[in-house]
Amino acid sequence: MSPTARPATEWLADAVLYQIYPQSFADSDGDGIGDFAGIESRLDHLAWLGVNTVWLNPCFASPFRDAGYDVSDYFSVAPRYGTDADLVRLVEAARSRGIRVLLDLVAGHTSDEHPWFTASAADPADQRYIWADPRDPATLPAGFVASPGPRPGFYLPNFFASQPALNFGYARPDPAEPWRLPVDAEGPLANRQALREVMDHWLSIGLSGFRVDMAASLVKDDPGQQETVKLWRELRGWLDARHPQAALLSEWGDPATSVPAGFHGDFFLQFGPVRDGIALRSLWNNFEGTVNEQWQPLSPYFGAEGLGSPQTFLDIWRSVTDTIGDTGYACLPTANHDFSRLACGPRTAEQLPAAFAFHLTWPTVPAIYYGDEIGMRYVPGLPDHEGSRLGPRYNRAGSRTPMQWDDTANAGFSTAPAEGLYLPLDPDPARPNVAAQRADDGSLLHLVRRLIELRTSRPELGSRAATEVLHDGYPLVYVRGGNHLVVVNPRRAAAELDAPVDHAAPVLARGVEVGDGRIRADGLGYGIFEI
Ligand code: TEU
Repeated sequence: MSPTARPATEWLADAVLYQIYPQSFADSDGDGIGDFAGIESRLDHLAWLGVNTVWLNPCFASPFRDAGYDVSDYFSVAPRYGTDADLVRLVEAARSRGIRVLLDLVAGHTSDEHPWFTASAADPADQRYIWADPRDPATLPAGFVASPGPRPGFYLPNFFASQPALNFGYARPDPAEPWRLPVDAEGPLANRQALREVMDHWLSIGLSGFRVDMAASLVKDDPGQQETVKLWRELRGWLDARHPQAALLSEWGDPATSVPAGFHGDFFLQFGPVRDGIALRSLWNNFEGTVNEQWQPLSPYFGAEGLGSPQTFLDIWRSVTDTIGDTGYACLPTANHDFSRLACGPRTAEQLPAAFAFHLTWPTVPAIYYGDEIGMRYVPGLPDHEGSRLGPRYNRAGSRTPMQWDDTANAGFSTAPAEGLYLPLDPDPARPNVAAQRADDGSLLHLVRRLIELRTSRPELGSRAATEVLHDGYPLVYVRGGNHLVVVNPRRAAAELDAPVDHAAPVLARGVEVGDGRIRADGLGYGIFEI
């Protein structure tokens, strides 16, 4: 480690994450699919916006049956994004602007076209995947899929059938079910070693860490994830010794388990072990866009009707914070490639300022999903593309459409013919774009930039400072770092209550006043005040 490199637990305190879906961000070569050079050409814009950590969805070699979450070679990038050298150039160009780059580590499964899997499907002794060949296949647990190779029997997938689970063993081996190997069997140990090699490779050439896909899925039949936790703790020990500046952020949905397991941070998600992702959904999910039929309908706090409550989120966030203290971070995404954007269904652009005022002044590490900063909307009704559709209403494509840069052809995303784009653009003639919002000082984009600037320049608004909630309805009122009062009123109706302070000087406010012993908040208003 160079003496100036900060350990991940330190630099994450200041992190403002920005998630880039590489196929949809910027296309430099006119093939209709975004690429590394396209991202590089937009780094000045990201630096202007003020984000300091970019997470790229998987960009490894892949047959793209699940948009790249089906990796066929962890050591090379997919040619559609450029070359390995292009990625290194992007990372260096980002670093020179103070931006770290994280990759997406798909730890639990590969593509069925990965040579590890094709070899395993040809060799009955290979243990890198989970194979079963019982006399009576009807006795197999659900989910196993028939072998595509000369090897007889069935393999266990992790997500789609084209994504065979890597074998990290079973927490409860059982000789009667011989595919349930212990976690220290030869195949599971080889896979652990492979994770180190993959991480080592990319960290050694300048990447700053990983978002780890389905991090809780590794060891099978693992009550409380105890063996999966041990596995990650071991990897974190290795990482701390070899790459202490590198961050591991999990897709787990339960920071209270994943941070003690060795992750530096974890995302609140639309799913997860804590009441099925209710913390995040109680903020944003209005049952438009990507809807899992299993979810119980609820009114989100950020809904103009004002029928929600922040209490569900606050309760879970408090219990997470009590557990992890300052050993790691909970990350709060505006959206991601699996669930609806903020602008979705009845949540229109005018409602987003209050949402961002909360998102960027709350102590969770903020993660902005590309395009949310200009209010790009979830585009309904798109056809399935590269595995985007998971259920009748669970279509992820609507959150994956091309970034809207300007008002030229294809919104400046690509010079390809419109029908050749990775996914169609939002057809709305009034769709927002970056150029127009940069030219408009009153735009959402400028507000997001100001909020990021405040957060990164004032530690009181950051991830480490104290948070005291004073009112947990409409409006939500809290004090950060003892000296910043934040008021957000995400409903359309105004709200008023007694002010906890005599004097509050606005730092950034619209539609909220504090004075004469009262807080007065217009509908959809927000305000940050020094007290
Ligand atoms: O997602 C894991 C996952 O289970 C969910 O996000 C999923 O999209 C849905 O909520 C199920 O109801 C990760 C990636 O984020 C996703 O894009 C991949 O498709 C998946 O893993 C497989 O790699």
